[in-house]
Amino acid sequence: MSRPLKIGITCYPSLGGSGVVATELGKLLAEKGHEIHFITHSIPFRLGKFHRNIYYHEVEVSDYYVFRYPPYDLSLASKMNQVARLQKLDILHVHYAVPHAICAYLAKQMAGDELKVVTTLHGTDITVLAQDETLKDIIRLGIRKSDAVTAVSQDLIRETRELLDINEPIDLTYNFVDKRVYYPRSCSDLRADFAGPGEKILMHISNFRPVKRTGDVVDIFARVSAKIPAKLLLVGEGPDLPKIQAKIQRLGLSERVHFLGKQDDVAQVISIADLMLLPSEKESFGLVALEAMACGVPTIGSQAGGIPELVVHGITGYLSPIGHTEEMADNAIRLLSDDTLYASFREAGLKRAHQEFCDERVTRQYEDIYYRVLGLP
Ligand code: GMT
Repeated sequence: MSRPLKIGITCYPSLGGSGVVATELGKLLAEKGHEIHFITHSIPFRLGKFHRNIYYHEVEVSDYYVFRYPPYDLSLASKMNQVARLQKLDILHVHYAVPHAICAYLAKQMAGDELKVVTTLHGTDITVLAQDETLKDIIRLGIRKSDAVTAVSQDLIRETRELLDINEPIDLTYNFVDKRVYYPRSCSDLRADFAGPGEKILMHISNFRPVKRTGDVVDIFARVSAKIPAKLLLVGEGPDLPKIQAKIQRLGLSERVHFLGKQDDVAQVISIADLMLLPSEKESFGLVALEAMACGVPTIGSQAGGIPELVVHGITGYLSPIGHTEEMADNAIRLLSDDTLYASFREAGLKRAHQEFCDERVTRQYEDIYYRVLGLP
């Protein structure tokens, strides 16, 4: 193994899958002896307590009176350059293409060519933003100027190539879970706060954006709860939440739905669920389905994006075409009504999550990419 590296990590530090992956990766790399410098506008929410080998550099935005819009991107690029020079960083690893890949490119222009840039594409940076003609060229530039590019599913690699006409290599780096955190926990006390004996718990966790199709979550639950005593737990917040609250009231489901808001201890929350619902319109990977799988909770969802690379239909969960909520509900009912089938899905999911998407494997992949771009053995 080559020498430990000095790695700068930039991500969106607030709630969101890309921020979670970036932060968990930083923690794991630090445990392996690398020196990690988070360069973000606030402390990444999953960072938690003090960690050896982890440093945090806050990006402060200049609010000079001539600026109509404070230039966050320029402040970030300058901070990346400062940290890279002062700390002698080997790598800047940026998560989410815009603006982070462009800022890293600018930082590299200032810091010098020895600084290598690795960009990880997470999903909506391509599937939504790269569809926007005003952003397309700049996203393409960020990708082309990176020393290595990774994406979190085969489907995202395919879509990046198609949308942006990228022929350069893109490494596949799936999302992962830390098995010390994500495992089945017994939590009958917590469960009893939400559901009575004999009631099933369905859960949805997201940022309640239109791509998540949270209206479909409610439709699936309405059909399931007409057949099986059940509760729905909604975790997270976002723009579609008021619409969903109104729909739940309209359908007379208020007594059976709990809104938990944003939650930090996702592993604990997931452990009280029987099923995870993920009927997304777009989903490059679906980290929440992996977290659920690793806690022994099968997913009922759509076939969008990279979800089929994670959830094996008929083995660890059920997947249907986007918007087919009746089929999704019928699959949920089938699984919740058959204890033997449910146990086999749970076991298969646990095995798959911990074998195929384990933290050691993916961390090692990222390290290999860093050493490759640095030309180190
Ligand atoms: O799910 C979101 O909308 C948040 C978004 C993000 O960038 O934080 O998540 C994306 O990245 C995750 C981590 O790689 C993936 O697991 C999610 O599937 C992906 N979301 C979408 O593609 C919609």
